[in-house]
Amino acid sequence: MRTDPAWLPPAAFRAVGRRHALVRGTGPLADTVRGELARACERFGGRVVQEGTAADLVLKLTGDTDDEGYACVRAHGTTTVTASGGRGLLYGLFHVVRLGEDAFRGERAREEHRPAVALRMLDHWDNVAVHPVMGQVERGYAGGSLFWSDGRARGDLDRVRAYGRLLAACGINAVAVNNVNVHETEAHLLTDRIGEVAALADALRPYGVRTHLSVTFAAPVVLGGLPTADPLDERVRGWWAGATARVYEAIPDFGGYVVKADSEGQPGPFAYGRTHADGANLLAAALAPHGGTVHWRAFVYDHRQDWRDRTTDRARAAYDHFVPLDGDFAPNAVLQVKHGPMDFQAREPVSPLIGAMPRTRLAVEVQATQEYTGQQRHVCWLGPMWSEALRFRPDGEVSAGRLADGLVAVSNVGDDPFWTGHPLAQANLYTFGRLAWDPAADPYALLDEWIALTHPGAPARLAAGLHAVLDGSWRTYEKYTAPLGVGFMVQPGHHYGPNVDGYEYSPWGTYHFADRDGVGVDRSAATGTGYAAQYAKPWAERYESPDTCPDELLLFFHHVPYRHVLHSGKTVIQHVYDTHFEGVEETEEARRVWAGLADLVDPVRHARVAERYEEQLRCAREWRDQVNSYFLRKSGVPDERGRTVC
Ligand code: GCW
Repeated sequence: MRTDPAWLPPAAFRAVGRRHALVRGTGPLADTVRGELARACERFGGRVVQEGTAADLVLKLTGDTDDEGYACVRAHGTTTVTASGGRGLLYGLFHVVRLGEDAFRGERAREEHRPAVALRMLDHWDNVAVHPVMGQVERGYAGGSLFWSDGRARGDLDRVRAYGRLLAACGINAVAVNNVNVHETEAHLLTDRIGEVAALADALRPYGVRTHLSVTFAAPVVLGGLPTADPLDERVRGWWAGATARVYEAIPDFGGYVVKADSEGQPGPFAYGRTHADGANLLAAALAPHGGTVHWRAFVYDHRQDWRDRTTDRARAAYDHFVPLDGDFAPNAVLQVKHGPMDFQAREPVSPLIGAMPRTRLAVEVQATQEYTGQQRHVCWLGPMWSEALRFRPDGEVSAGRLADGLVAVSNVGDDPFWTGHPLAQANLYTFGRLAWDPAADPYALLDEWIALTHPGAPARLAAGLHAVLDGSWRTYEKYTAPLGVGFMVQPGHHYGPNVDGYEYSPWGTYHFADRDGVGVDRSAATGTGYAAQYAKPWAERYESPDTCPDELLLFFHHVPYRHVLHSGKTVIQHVYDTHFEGVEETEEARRVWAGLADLVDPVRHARVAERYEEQLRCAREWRDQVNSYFLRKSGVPDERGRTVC
């Protein structure tokens, strides 16, 4: 089957491919750059020239450093990119590709570009084996795994290479190739099956993408035959040191481990009365001699909670578990924190853990795979959501704050010919990479980049149409699903489609507490769970009272009567009705806009999106009607505009 070129169609290289280009420097990444230019020139009539020949484009690799930055300047008819490291050179090439003809016009003042975040990573929740319920990719909506097929690493790695290339073009430099829920088969990737991981690493390396592996904390027991996985036991430490040394023999530039421990049934240090710092430092010590990093996930909470117990608040869990450990983690341990305190809902506050551990390295994890945002059947471009989260400053809106050391997204890619199932979900992957490079970037400008690269030479009508269907799609999704920061009104298990009380009496800690008088979770310090007090000052105060809490998070922080008046001037119940009607109307409008772009988009791509809009609309109506009916029945308050609810 044909593979979609995503944001690197051959025509995106037209401007570069028409030039005389010179690459100065040696090494594998310089060779990758040379190969890219040779292919482009062959197609568009340019030439890769040798030293001493005049060139329009010069890419200079001046060293062998880890610096990922590059400088770009145009003077006297030559555009020059200079980098001291191979990745920088590669990123410089893709910068010129993005600029297109502009890179070769007039003069350009020297600009330096350097990523703000060192670790820009995708975590794949891919299994080697196909799970009877989850399928092969946990929360995957783009077919099977890109890496694993028929119970082993793919033999044909062309698509993995093409993936590495797409990732380099948006600045991503690391990939974890298996699920953080490490099942029996996948546990062996660390030891007897490391050769398969090495093959994947070989395919990704030419594009500067480093390979990481999710491992089970119980590995010394399940793989090593030891009676314990206690992080302070010498045999356990020795086992990890040995296993890790063998990993580096197979993959000398291996990135490190990703660990989900004591979380949703995965093993961890608690079983031995040890802390998460003890656990993380065990793996950090094994990785340190080789320059590797352990990504230790902070997604630790009680998933067997009693719904009757109003004192336990899942939102508090990560902070309560980890803040007391600040300063205890090894320098090569990175705490990987979900951007919100719950679990990738369409609207959550930013996790209070971010900013609360100044002596710990931190990576922020977002979900490109759309588990709770339409599962790649709905259009939901998450750029604005991620940008809001990344711009959040724990100590207030103005101070610079401390940026994370890493940004990680759960990948939305599978073996689907369009990579992401929904062709427009490619925009999420691209935007993530570019935001990880520069979290302060304007997401709408990044969307412009994605549009221009994906559809080179697109007429303005196509660009305008794509903006029209993508720009507001996250807010539209929020409107027809869960209101004002309430989450989890989804079908349990697979999480697609509405079920308002689906999780209300479950052990998962995900409740909305709707009754006949009101709805929402009281997380204030004064009368609720105290979660609001986990924030530093301006935010703790703002969230504490319904008077100052932002509307969009009101029900996350407070339980209020249905007739409570929002800052918008509407009552909560009227907001619920209005947004749910609007969400469906906006989806109808987006479907109409997309239909009008048929003459400008490749027919297969157009049809795939059009078909998904039918499903999105069906599902949005279902959400609207279930949520509105539910709250009409609970509250007895009719829609003031007299629309039919049900
Ligand atoms: O959101 C939940 C998902 C699980 C996932 C978990 C996690 C990989 O429903 O499928 O497990 O988060 O982030 O570990």
